[in-house]
Amino acid sequence: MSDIVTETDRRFLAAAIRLGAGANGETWPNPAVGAIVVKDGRVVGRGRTASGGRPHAETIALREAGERAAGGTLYVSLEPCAHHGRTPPCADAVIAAGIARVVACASDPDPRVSGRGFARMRDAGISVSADVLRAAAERAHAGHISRTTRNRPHVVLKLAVSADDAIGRAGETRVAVTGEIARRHVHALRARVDAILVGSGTVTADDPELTCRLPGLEHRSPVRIVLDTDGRLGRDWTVFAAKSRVPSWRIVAGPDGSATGEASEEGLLRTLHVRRGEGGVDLSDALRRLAEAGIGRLMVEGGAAVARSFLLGDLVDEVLLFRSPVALGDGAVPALAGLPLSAVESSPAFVRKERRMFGPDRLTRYERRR
Ligand code: AOF
Ligand code: ZN
Repeated sequence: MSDIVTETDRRFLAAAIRLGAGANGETWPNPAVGAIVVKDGRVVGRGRTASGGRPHAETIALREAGERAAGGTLYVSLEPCAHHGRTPPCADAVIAAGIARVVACASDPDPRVSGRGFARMRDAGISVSADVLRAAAERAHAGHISRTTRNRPHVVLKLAVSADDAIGRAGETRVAVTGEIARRHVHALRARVDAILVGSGTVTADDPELTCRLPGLEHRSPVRIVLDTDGRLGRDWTVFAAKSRVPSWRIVAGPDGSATGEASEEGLLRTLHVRRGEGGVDLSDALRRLAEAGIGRLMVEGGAAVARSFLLGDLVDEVLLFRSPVALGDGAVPALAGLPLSAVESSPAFVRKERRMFGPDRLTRYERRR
Protein backbone atom coordinates (compact mmCIF):
# COMPACT_ATOMS: atom_id res chain seq x y z
CA MET A 1 0.00 0.00 0.00
CA SER A 2 2.27 2.74 -1.27
CA ASP A 3 0.99 6.12 -2.23
CA ILE A 4 2.32 8.73 -4.63
CA VAL A 5 5.55 10.43 -3.63
CA THR A 6 5.59 14.14 -4.47
CA GLU A 7 8.41 16.61 -4.99
CA THR A 8 7.60 18.06 -1.56
CA ASP A 9 7.99 14.60 -0.04
CA ARG A 10 11.40 14.28 -1.68
CA ARG A 11 12.46 17.61 -0.28
CA PHE A 12 11.50 16.71 3.27
CA LEU A 13 13.18 13.34 2.91
CA ALA A 14 16.37 14.95 1.55
CA ALA A 15 16.35 17.23 4.59
CA ALA A 16 16.02 14.18 6.86
CA ILE A 17 19.00 12.50 5.15
CA ARG A 18 21.13 15.64 5.60
CA LEU A 19 20.05 16.00 9.21
CA GLY A 20 21.13 12.43 9.96
CA ALA A 21 24.35 12.55 7.93
CA GLY A 22 25.53 15.49 10.02
CA ALA A 23 25.94 13.01 12.89
CA ASN A 24 28.10 10.58 10.92
CA GLY A 25 31.17 9.80 12.97
CA GLU A 26 29.33 10.30 16.27
CA THR A 27 26.83 7.48 16.33
CA TRP A 28 28.86 4.32 15.71
CA PRO A 29 28.20 1.41 16.06
CA ASN A 30 24.81 2.68 14.87
CA PRO A 31 23.96 4.47 11.64
CA ALA A 32 23.36 8.22 11.71
CA VAL A 33 19.66 8.37 10.87
CA GLY A 34 17.63 11.55 10.31
CA ALA A 35 13.87 11.86 10.93
CA ILE A 36 11.41 14.70 10.36
CA VAL A 37 7.74 14.76 11.36
CA VAL A 38 5.48 16.95 9.21
CA LYS A 39 1.85 17.86 10.01
CA ASP A 40 -0.29 19.98 7.70
CA GLY A 41 2.78 20.97 5.68
CA ARG A 42 4.82 22.12 8.68
CA VAL A 43 7.76 20.51 10.43
CA VAL A 44 6.70 19.64 13.98
CA GLY A 45 9.57 17.37 15.01
CA ARG A 46 13.16 16.70 14.01
CA GLY A 47 15.60 14.16 15.28
CA ARG A 48 18.85 12.45 14.48
CA THR A 49 20.52 9.47 16.08
CA ALA A 50 22.17 10.63 19.29
CA SER A 51 25.88 10.31 20.09
CA GLY A 52 26.79 6.70 20.72
CA GLY A 53 23.75 5.53 18.73
CA ARG A 54 20.85 6.04 21.12
CA PRO A 55 18.15 7.29 21.34
CA HIS A 56 17.27 6.60 17.71
CA ALA A 57 16.26 9.43 15.40
CA GLU A 58 12.55 8.65 15.23
CA THR A 59 12.16 8.61 19.02
CA ILE A 60 13.68 12.08 19.25
CA ALA A 61 11.58 13.51 16.40
CA LEU A 62 8.35 11.99 17.76
CA ARG A 63 9.08 13.27 21.24
CA GLU A 64 9.52 16.78 19.87
CA ALA A 65 6.31 16.50 17.83
CA GLY A 66 4.29 15.25 20.82
CA GLU A 67 0.56 15.13 20.09
CA ARG A 68 1.08 16.93 16.79
CA ALA A 69 2.47 13.68 15.37
CA ALA A 70 -1.03 12.18 15.17
CA GLY A 71 -2.15 12.09 11.54
CA GLY A 72 1.24 13.40 10.40
CA THR A 73 3.93 12.12 8.04
CA LEU A 74 7.30 10.77 9.13
CA TYR A 75 10.26 11.23 6.76
CA VAL A 76 13.13 8.98 7.74
CA SER A 77 16.46 8.11 6.11
CA LEU A 78 16.41 4.43 7.16
CA GLU A 79 13.69 1.90 7.88
CA PRO A 80 12.55 2.31 11.51
CA CYS A 81 13.79 -0.57 13.62
CA ALA A 82 11.59 -3.47 14.67
CA HIS A 83 13.82 -5.12 17.25
CA HIS A 84 14.03 -4.83 21.01
CA GLY A 85 17.68 -3.82 21.20
CA ARG A 86 19.09 -1.31 23.56
CA THR A 87 15.90 0.69 22.97
CA PRO A 88 12.30 -0.41 22.17
CA PRO A 89 11.39 -0.66 18.44
CA CYS A 90 10.96 2.66 16.63
CA ALA A 91 8.24 1.10 14.43
CA ASP A 92 6.12 0.66 17.57
CA ALA A 93 6.75 4.25 18.63
CA VAL A 94 5.66 5.44 15.17
CA ILE A 95 2.44 3.42 15.43
CA ALA A 96 1.76 4.60 18.99
CA ALA A 97 2.22 8.24 17.98
CA GLY A 98 -0.57 7.90 15.40
CA ILE A 99 1.61 8.69 12.37
CA ALA A 100 -0.54 8.25 9.23
CA ARG A 101 2.16 8.02 6.59
CA VAL A 102 5.86 7.14 6.41
CA VAL A 103 8.22 8.10 3.59
CA ALA A 104 11.57 6.35 3.89
CA CYS A 105 14.70 5.52 1.96
CA ALA A 106 15.86 1.92 1.91
CA SER A 107 15.15 -0.91 4.32
CA ASP A 108 17.67 -1.48 7.09
CA PRO A 109 20.12 -4.27 6.12
CA ASP A 110 20.55 -5.17 9.80
CA PRO A 111 19.11 -8.73 9.91
CA ARG A 112 17.18 -7.84 13.07
CA VAL A 113 15.21 -5.30 11.03
CA SER A 114 15.39 -5.81 7.21
CA GLY A 115 11.79 -5.24 6.16
CA ARG A 116 10.19 -6.02 9.52
CA GLY A 117 9.94 -2.35 10.48
CA PHE A 118 8.03 -1.48 7.31
CA ALA A 119 5.82 -4.58 7.63
CA ARG A 120 4.92 -3.77 11.22
CA MET A 121 3.84 -0.25 10.35
CA ARG A 122 1.88 -1.37 7.27
CA ASP A 123 0.10 -3.99 9.38
CA ALA A 124 -0.96 -1.19 11.69
CA GLY A 125 -2.58 0.64 8.75
CA ILE A 126 0.15 3.19 8.10
CA SER A 127 0.81 4.07 4.46
CA VAL A 128 4.50 3.38 3.81
CA SER A 129 6.50 4.59 0.80
CA ALA A 130 9.92 2.95 0.80
CA ASP A 131 12.97 3.14 -1.48
CA VAL A 132 12.72 6.88 -2.04
CA LEU A 133 16.05 8.77 -2.63
CA ARG A 134 17.86 5.49 -2.26
CA ALA A 135 21.22 6.57 -3.70
CA ALA A 136 21.57 9.57 -1.37
CA ALA A 137 20.67 7.42 1.62
CA GLU A 138 23.12 4.70 0.60
CA ARG A 139 25.88 7.28 0.59
CA ALA A 140 24.83 8.68 3.97
CA HIS A 141 24.63 5.19 5.47
CA ALA A 142 27.59 3.66 3.60
CA GLY A 143 29.29 2.69 6.86
CA HIS A 144 26.29 0.89 8.32
CA ILE A 145 25.51 -0.86 5.04
CA SER A 146 29.11 -2.00 4.61
CA ARG A 147 29.38 -3.24 8.19
CA THR A 148 26.15 -5.18 8.11
CA THR A 149 26.35 -6.62 4.58
CA ARG A 150 30.14 -7.11 4.08
CA ASN A 151 31.40 -7.30 7.63
CA ARG A 152 33.94 -4.58 6.99
CA PRO A 153 33.92 -0.78 7.18
CA HIS A 154 33.37 1.54 4.22
CA VAL A 155 36.95 2.54 3.44
CA VAL A 156 37.84 6.05 2.27
CA LEU A 157 41.44 6.54 1.16
CA LYS A 158 42.67 10.10 1.57
CA LEU A 159 45.71 11.10 -0.44
CA ALA A 160 47.39 14.52 -0.50
CA VAL A 161 49.89 14.64 -3.34
CA SER A 162 52.16 17.19 -4.98
CA ALA A 163 52.21 18.07 -8.68
CA ASP A 164 54.91 15.41 -9.05
CA ASP A 165 52.81 12.68 -7.36
CA ALA A 166 54.68 12.76 -4.07
CA ILE A 167 53.63 12.89 -0.43
CA GLY A 168 56.87 14.16 1.10
CA ARG A 169 60.62 14.50 0.75
CA ALA A 170 63.07 11.83 1.87
CA GLY A 171 64.64 12.66 5.21
CA GLU A 172 62.23 15.52 5.97
CA THR A 173 59.29 15.25 8.35
CA ARG A 174 55.89 16.91 8.10
CA VAL A 175 56.39 18.33 4.63
CA ALA A 176 53.33 20.44 3.82
CA VAL A 177 51.98 19.22 0.50
CA THR A 178 48.56 20.84 0.36
CA GLY A 179 47.52 24.22 1.80
CA GLU A 180 45.63 25.46 4.82
CA ILE A 181 42.15 25.33 3.28
CA ALA A 182 42.57 21.69 2.25
CA ARG A 183 43.99 20.90 5.69
CA ARG A 184 40.91 22.33 7.36
CA HIS A 185 38.66 20.32 5.06
CA VAL A 186 40.52 17.14 6.04
CA HIS A 187 39.89 17.94 9.70
CA ALA A 188 36.18 18.40 8.93
CA LEU A 189 36.21 15.03 7.15
CA ARG A 190 37.76 13.42 10.21
CA ALA A 191 34.73 14.56 12.21
CA ARG A 192 32.46 12.59 9.85
CA VAL A 193 34.17 9.21 10.03
CA ASP A 194 34.19 6.70 12.87
CA ALA A 195 37.94 6.08 12.69
CA ILE A 196 41.11 7.06 10.88
CA LEU A 197 43.93 4.65 10.18
CA VAL A 198 47.66 5.10 9.56
CA GLY A 199 50.67 2.82 9.39
CA SER A 200 53.42 2.80 12.00
CA GLY A 201 55.77 4.56 9.54
CA THR A 202 53.56 7.65 9.62
CA VAL A 203 53.68 7.64 13.41
CA THR A 204 57.46 7.35 13.62
CA ALA A 205 58.05 9.86 10.81
CA ASP A 206 55.59 12.59 11.81
CA ASP A 207 54.37 11.74 15.34
CA PRO A 208 50.91 13.03 14.34
CA GLU A 209 48.04 13.71 16.72
CA LEU A 210 45.37 12.55 14.22
CA THR A 211 42.57 14.47 15.88
CA CYS A 212 39.97 16.86 14.53
CA ARG A 213 41.30 20.30 15.44
CA LEU A 214 38.64 22.66 14.14
CA PRO A 215 37.19 25.09 16.65
CA GLY A 216 33.95 23.60 17.99
CA LEU A 217 34.56 20.16 16.49
CA GLU A 218 37.32 18.94 18.81
CA HIS A 219 34.87 16.54 20.50
CA ARG A 220 34.27 14.90 17.11
CA SER A 221 37.74 13.34 16.86
CA PRO A 222 37.42 9.78 15.53
CA VAL A 223 39.08 6.66 16.91
CA ARG A 224 42.74 6.64 15.85
CA ILE A 225 43.94 3.33 14.50
CA VAL A 226 47.58 2.45 13.97
CA LEU A 227 48.82 -0.62 12.11
CA ASP A 228 51.63 -1.58 14.46
CA THR A 229 52.44 -5.01 13.02
CA ASP A 230 55.09 -6.00 15.53
CA GLY A 231 53.68 -4.05 18.44
CA ARG A 232 56.80 -1.92 18.76
CA LEU A 233 55.32 1.53 19.26
CA GLY A 234 55.37 2.75 22.85
CA ARG A 235 53.15 5.18 24.70
CA ASP A 236 55.56 8.07 24.17
CA TRP A 237 54.15 8.61 20.67
CA THR A 238 51.49 11.32 20.62
CA VAL A 239 48.69 9.02 19.32
CA PHE A 240 49.23 6.61 22.20
CA ALA A 241 49.85 9.19 24.91
CA ALA A 242 48.18 8.21 28.17
CA LYS A 243 46.81 11.71 28.75
CA SER A 244 44.92 11.80 25.45
CA ARG A 245 41.14 11.85 25.63
CA VAL A 246 40.67 10.37 22.16
CA PRO A 247 40.65 6.55 21.86
CA SER A 248 43.54 4.86 20.05
CA TRP A 249 43.47 1.31 18.77
CA ARG A 250 46.67 -0.50 17.95
CA ILE A 251 46.45 -3.35 15.44
CA VAL A 252 49.12 -5.97 16.02
CA ALA A 253 49.77 -9.13 13.98
CA GLY A 254 49.71 -12.44 15.83
CA PRO A 255 53.20 -13.99 16.00
CA ASP A 256 52.43 -17.33 14.36
CA GLY A 257 50.17 -16.18 11.56
CA SER A 258 47.07 -17.13 13.49
CA ALA A 259 44.50 -14.65 14.70
CA THR A 260 44.25 -14.86 18.43
CA GLY A 261 41.14 -12.71 18.34
CA GLU A 262 42.50 -11.16 21.48
CA ALA A 263 41.85 -7.58 22.56
CA SER A 264 43.28 -5.80 25.54
CA GLU A 265 42.70 -2.34 26.96
CA GLU A 266 44.79 0.13 28.86
CA GLY A 267 42.70 3.23 29.42
CA LEU A 268 41.76 4.52 25.99
CA LEU A 269 44.38 2.40 24.26
CA ARG A 270 43.02 -0.84 22.86
CA THR A 271 45.14 -3.51 21.21
CA LEU A 272 43.57 -5.79 18.60
CA HIS A 273 45.47 -8.91 17.57
CA VAL A 274 44.81 -9.95 13.99
CA ARG A 275 46.19 -12.39 11.47
CA ARG A 276 49.57 -11.72 9.88
CA GLY A 277 49.53 -11.17 6.12
CA GLU A 278 52.18 -10.60 3.51
CA GLY A 279 54.50 -7.86 4.73
CA GLY A 280 52.34 -6.80 7.68
CA VAL A 281 48.96 -7.36 9.21
CA ASP A 282 46.30 -9.13 7.16
CA LEU A 283 44.20 -6.11 6.18
CA SER A 284 41.03 -8.06 5.48
CA ASP A 285 41.21 -9.61 8.93
CA ALA A 286 41.89 -6.20 10.46
CA LEU A 287 38.86 -4.70 8.69
CA ARG A 288 36.66 -7.55 9.84
CA ARG A 289 37.74 -6.95 13.43
CA LEU A 290 37.10 -3.21 13.11
CA ALA A 291 33.59 -3.82 11.76
CA GLU A 292 32.91 -6.18 14.66
CA ALA A 293 34.13 -3.48 17.01
CA GLY A 294 31.54 -1.10 15.53
CA ILE A 295 33.53 0.93 13.00
CA GLY A 296 31.44 1.69 9.89
CA ARG A 297 33.29 4.57 8.21
CA LEU A 298 37.05 4.38 8.10
CA MET A 299 39.42 6.92 6.56
CA VAL A 300 42.89 5.67 5.65
CA GLU A 301 45.34 8.55 5.89
CA GLY A 302 48.72 7.07 5.12
CA GLY A 303 51.46 6.55 4.47
CA ALA A 304 52.40 5.41 1.00
CA ALA A 305 52.87 1.71 1.78
CA VAL A 306 49.54 1.50 3.61
CA ALA A 307 47.71 3.25 0.76
CA ARG A 308 49.35 0.88 -1.70
CA SER A 309 48.36 -2.22 0.29
CA PHE A 310 44.74 -1.11 0.59
CA LEU A 311 44.55 -0.44 -3.16
CA LEU A 312 46.25 -3.69 -4.13
CA GLY A 313 43.97 -5.58 -1.76
CA ASP A 314 40.93 -4.01 -3.47
CA LEU A 315 39.82 -2.70 -0.09
CA VAL A 316 39.12 0.93 -1.02
CA ASP A 317 35.55 2.13 -1.60
CA GLU A 318 36.22 5.81 -2.09
CA VAL A 319 39.33 7.90 -2.82
CA LEU A 320 39.77 11.57 -1.90
CA LEU A 321 42.70 12.82 -3.91
CA PHE A 322 43.95 16.28 -2.98
CA ARG A 323 46.44 17.58 -5.49
CA SER A 324 48.66 20.59 -4.98
CA PRO A 325 49.98 22.60 -7.95
CA VAL A 326 53.46 22.63 -6.39
CA ALA A 327 56.11 20.00 -7.16
CA LEU A 328 58.35 18.70 -4.36
CA GLY A 329 61.31 18.08 -6.66
CA ASP A 330 64.48 16.44 -5.38
CA GLY A 331 63.96 13.59 -2.94
CA ALA A 332 60.21 13.44 -3.56
CA VAL A 333 58.64 10.34 -1.96
CA PRO A 334 56.14 8.68 -4.34
CA ALA A 335 52.54 8.71 -3.05
CA LEU A 336 51.82 5.01 -3.47
CA ALA A 337 55.19 3.36 -2.86
CA GLY A 338 55.84 2.16 -6.39
CA LEU A 339 52.24 1.98 -7.57
CA PRO A 340 51.51 4.80 -10.05
CA LEU A 341 48.66 7.19 -9.25
CA SER A 342 47.00 6.02 -12.43
CA ALA A 343 46.00 3.02 -10.27
CA VAL A 344 43.30 5.42 -9.05
CA GLU A 345 43.03 8.17 -11.66
CA SER A 346 42.61 6.00 -14.70
CA SER A 347 41.66 2.69 -13.17
CA PRO A 348 38.47 1.08 -14.46
CA ALA A 349 37.79 0.14 -10.82
CA PHE A 350 37.07 3.77 -9.89
CA VAL A 351 34.59 6.30 -11.21
CA ARG A 352 35.30 10.01 -10.83
CA LYS A 353 32.41 11.60 -8.99
CA GLU A 354 33.37 15.10 -7.95
CA ARG A 355 35.92 17.87 -8.37
CA ARG A 356 36.34 20.84 -6.06
CA MET A 357 39.02 23.43 -5.35
CA PHE A 358 40.28 24.12 -1.86
CA GLY A 359 42.33 27.25 -2.38
CA PRO A 360 45.11 26.24 -4.78
CA ASP A 361 44.52 22.51 -4.24
CA ARG A 362 42.14 20.37 -6.22
CA LEU A 363 40.11 17.58 -4.65
CA THR A 364 38.91 14.77 -6.88
CA ARG A 365 36.61 12.16 -5.36
CA TYR A 366 36.42 8.67 -6.80
CA GLU A 367 34.04 5.87 -5.94
CA ARG A 368 34.74 2.22 -6.46
CA ARG A 369 32.65 0.83 -9.28
CA ARG A 370 30.14 -1.66 -7.89
C1 AOF B 1 16.41 3.33 13.82
N1 AOF B 1 16.71 4.63 14.07
O1 AOF B 1 18.15 6.27 14.56
C2 AOF B 1 19.02 4.13 14.23
C3 AOF B 1 18.69 2.77 13.92
O2 AOF B 1 21.46 -1.47 19.47
P1 AOF B 1 20.25 -0.68 19.14
O3 AOF B 1 19.01 -1.15 19.80
O4 AOF B 1 20.46 0.80 19.27
O5 AOF B 1 19.97 -0.95 17.58
C4 AOF B 1 20.95 -0.72 16.65
C5 AOF B 1 20.38 -0.98 15.28
O6 AOF B 1 19.27 -0.11 15.05
C6 AOF B 1 21.37 -0.67 14.17
O7 AOF B 1 22.13 -1.79 13.82
C7 AOF B 1 20.45 -0.29 13.05
O8 AOF B 1 19.93 -1.43 12.42
C8 AOF B 1 19.34 0.43 13.75
N2 AOF B 1 19.64 1.84 13.85
N3 AOF B 1 17.41 2.44 13.70
O9 AOF B 1 15.24 2.96 13.70
C9 AOF B 1 17.96 5.06 14.29
N4 AOF B 1 20.28 4.51 14.49
ZN1 ZN C 1 15.01 2.47 16.13
